[in-house]
Amino acid sequence: MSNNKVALITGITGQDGYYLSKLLLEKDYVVHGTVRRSSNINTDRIDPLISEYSSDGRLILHYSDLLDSSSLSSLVNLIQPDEIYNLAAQSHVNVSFKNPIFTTQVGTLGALSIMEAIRYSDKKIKFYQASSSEMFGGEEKTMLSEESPLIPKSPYAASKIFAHHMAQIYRDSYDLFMTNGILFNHESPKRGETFVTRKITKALGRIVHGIQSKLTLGNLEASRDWGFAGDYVEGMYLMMQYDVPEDWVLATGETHTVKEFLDIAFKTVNLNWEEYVKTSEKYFRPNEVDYLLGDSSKAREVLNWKPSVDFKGLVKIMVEHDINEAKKDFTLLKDNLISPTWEYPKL
Ligand code: NAP
Ligand code: F7E
Repeated sequence: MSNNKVALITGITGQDGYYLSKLLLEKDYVVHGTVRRSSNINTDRIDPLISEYSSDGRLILHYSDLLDSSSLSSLVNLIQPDEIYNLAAQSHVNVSFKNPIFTTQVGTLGALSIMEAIRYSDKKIKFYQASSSEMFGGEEKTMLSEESPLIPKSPYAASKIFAHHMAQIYRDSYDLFMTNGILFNHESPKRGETFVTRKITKALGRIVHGIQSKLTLGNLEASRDWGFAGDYVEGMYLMMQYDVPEDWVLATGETHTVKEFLDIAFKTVNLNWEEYVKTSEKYFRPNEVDYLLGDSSKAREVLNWKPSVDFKGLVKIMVEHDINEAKKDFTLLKDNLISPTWEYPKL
């Protein structure tokens, strides 16, 4: 029998799913991941990991959906993992206003279904819940820590608060290892293309190659504490190795507006963002979180965690990646395989 630790990751096809599975595989874990059925295969981010690790049984994918509690409990029984990382969510805040019921069902009952499966398991399984800085609501310009009040401003935030509290309740009531990672925004070249950072860098790459001329955004004054996703999954892993389950904030301790992100990104290629960017009501939210700034002293002191990429470094990594990616789109365009679109993405 192998001595490798076994992890189950829900949401393995997402940004954090990619970075976390890579990290755990490099640490010799056997990694199981849940994938939703979709009409197109949706494993692009983790395809390189599938090529490298699936043939020797180190990376195993299972069809599951957080709304299908029976699939979750049977998976937990079958796999008997040492650790479960619950990363699955409808994670787009603006979409959560448009699809509030789905977002809430996944964020609340989905997370609870896993906690229940763990409660009835004979094995002591550690659980990580992907809590979010959105839970704080960003009412005041203060640094937010594990003790700050939770004031949700979206269906997404409210659903995350439910799961956060249930993890605390299961921890205290049943002596289970339920850890909450309260992560501030973290980005990367694997970030979904409708989140603001990636939307900007993806468009910029296309602007540089002449295949896009405009970018339409929403509130440019919003301020976020943006870090690099690779650093944040390291923090998730450290929380799960700590002796006891607790709540942990991960953040850089710096906040920047969307305008500042635009400014730095466009300056890296000597362009002025104001010549390309317009705003539309479409991308404003019914209720905005204006300002988020995190205090991660606890994780820094106790877990020895610290981010390795600063704000400018993050922007640079994403811009360089997306300029290279747009080069491929440009080649396809030249060969008439795709038609020119003036703006991307459409959503
Ligand atoms: P992401 O890229 O949007 O990935 C979300 C994952 O959840 C995807 O694999 C998605 O599958 C899956 N999923 C969605 N609905 C599902 C369902 N009903 N059943 C099963 N899987 C489902 O998000 P991320 O940026 O990696 O974030 C990971 C987690 O951390 C999320 O819970 C997010 O809310 C939370 N979080 C993120 C941040 C951040 O800044 N990135 C900060 C704090 C907390 P498909 O690929 O099929 O869509
Ligand atoms: O928006 C503003 C928008 O969608 C950031 C998720 O991972 O982090 C993420 O949530 C800010 C907001 O991220 C556009 O109004 C302007 O103020 O990139 P975002 P988010 O809402 O902060 C938290 C921590 C999570 O947990 C979530 O899962 O940028 N903004 N113009 C725009 N945002 C988007 N998406 N698109 C725009 O055009």
